[in-house]
Amino acid sequence: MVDKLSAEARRDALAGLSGWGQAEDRDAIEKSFEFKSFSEAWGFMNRVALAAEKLNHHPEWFNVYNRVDILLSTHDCGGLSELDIKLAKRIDAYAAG
Ligand code: H2B
Repeated sequence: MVDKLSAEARRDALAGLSGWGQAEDRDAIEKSFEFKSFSEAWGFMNRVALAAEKLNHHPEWFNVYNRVDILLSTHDCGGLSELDIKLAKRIDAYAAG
């Protein structure tokens, strides 16, 4: 079982991420990605899906055409954990190509 990040660890982790914001109504972080086409968005989602399976940690997401909105939270602890930070970093790396 994974622990919820402390307020301090959470602040530090968020400072190390770019473009991720606190979700409005949940203990979660979110970011929106835009690609040139649906095909590029889908390729990105494929890579994220494989990383999520490897980490056994999965995003909540929404796709329309070239846009992918992602929300990360750890259901097992009801908030943000280091797994969300780890996945967010991989997601950013994939989006950067
Ligand atoms: N993903 C996310 N985002 N949060 C979790 O708590 C979580 C998960 N738990 N993926 C995993 C799967 C758990 O349900 C399984 C049983 O290991």
